[in-house]
Amino acid sequence: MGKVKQPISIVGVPMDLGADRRGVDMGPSAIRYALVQEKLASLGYEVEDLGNLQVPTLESYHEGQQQLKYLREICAVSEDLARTLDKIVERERFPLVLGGDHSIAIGTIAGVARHHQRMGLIWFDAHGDLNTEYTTPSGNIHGMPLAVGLGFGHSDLINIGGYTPKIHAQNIVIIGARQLDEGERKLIREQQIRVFTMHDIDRLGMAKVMDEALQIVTDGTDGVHLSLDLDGLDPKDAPGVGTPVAGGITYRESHLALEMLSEANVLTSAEFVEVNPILDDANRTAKVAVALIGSVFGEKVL
Ligand code: HAR
Ligand code: MN
Ligand code: MN
Ligand code: MN
Repeated sequence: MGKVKQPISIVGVPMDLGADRRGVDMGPSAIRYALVQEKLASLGYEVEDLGNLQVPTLESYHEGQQQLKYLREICAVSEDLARTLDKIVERERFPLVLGGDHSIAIGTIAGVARHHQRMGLIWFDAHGDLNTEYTTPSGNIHGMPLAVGLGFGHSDLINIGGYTPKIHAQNIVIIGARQLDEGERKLIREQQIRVFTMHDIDRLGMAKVMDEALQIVTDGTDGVHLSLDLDGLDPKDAPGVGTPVAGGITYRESHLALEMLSEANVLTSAEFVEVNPILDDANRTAKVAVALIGSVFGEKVL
C-alpha cells in the first residue's frame, strides 16, 4: 500500500504460426476487448499499450520444414519481440505480453532474461513445451519454447537475442502439467525440472505448491518471469484455447496461485498466451485472462 507501482507496457503478439492454427492470432484483441488496460489502471498502474508486433499471415507462407513449421517467420518475430522487451525493461517498465501462441515465449524470454544475472521462471501450462525438432509429435514450435529457453533445440531458435541458455533448470517450475510427450519426460528427468503435475496439485493443494514453487524460482535469482498458458486452466473455466486438456487447474486455484505470486512481490515480467477467441464461449477465456492479470498485479477483495 502506498508503494510506487512500476509502470506497465503491454505488447500484443498476434502469432499463430507456432500452433499452425487460426484464431490464437486474435488473442491480443480478445484480451484488450476484455479491458485489460482498464483493469490495470483501476489498480493504480500507469499503463501504455504499444500495440501489436507484425506477424506474417499463416496463409501467405509455405510451412517449410515438417519438424519446425514456420521456423524462419517465428525467428523473425522472436527477434523483434526480444528487442521490444529489451527496450521496455531499459525504460524500467514492466513488460506484459499478450499472445498469441506459446512460441512467443522464445522472444519474450530472450528479451527479459538478459537483464538478470539469473532469472526464475514459472511455466503455467497443461503441457511441458519441452519438445525439440527431434521429439516433436506435431512440428509445432509452440510445443518447444521451454526447451529453447534451456538451450535445447534448433540453433536459430536457441540463439534468438544472441545468447544461450537463457534460463537454468534449477530455477524453473512447471505448474499444471497433465499431457507430456515421451521426449519431454526424458528432458524433465535429465534436467531435473520441478514439475507440479495435476496429481501434485490435487495432493498438496495449490497453496503448498506455490510455497514450493516460489522457493525454487527465487533461489539465487534476481528476477522472475511468468509464462501463463491459458490451457493450464481446466477447459470448463477457459474453453477458448487451441489444445484443451481435461482435468486442469480451477479458476479459484489459478487465482490463489497468482495472488500468492503477487504477495511475494518478485515478478519482473509476464505473458498470457494461447487465448483463441474463435473457439471461445463469448470471450470468456480472455475475461479469465484479465481477471488473472488483476490478481498478478495485486487485485484483492479486501
Ligand atoms: N506437446 C504437443 C506438441 O509438441 C502439444 C503441445 C502444444 N500445445 C500447447 N502448448 N498449447 O502448451 O505438439
Ligand atoms: Mn538491454
Ligand atoms: Mn504452452
Ligand atoms: Mn499448453
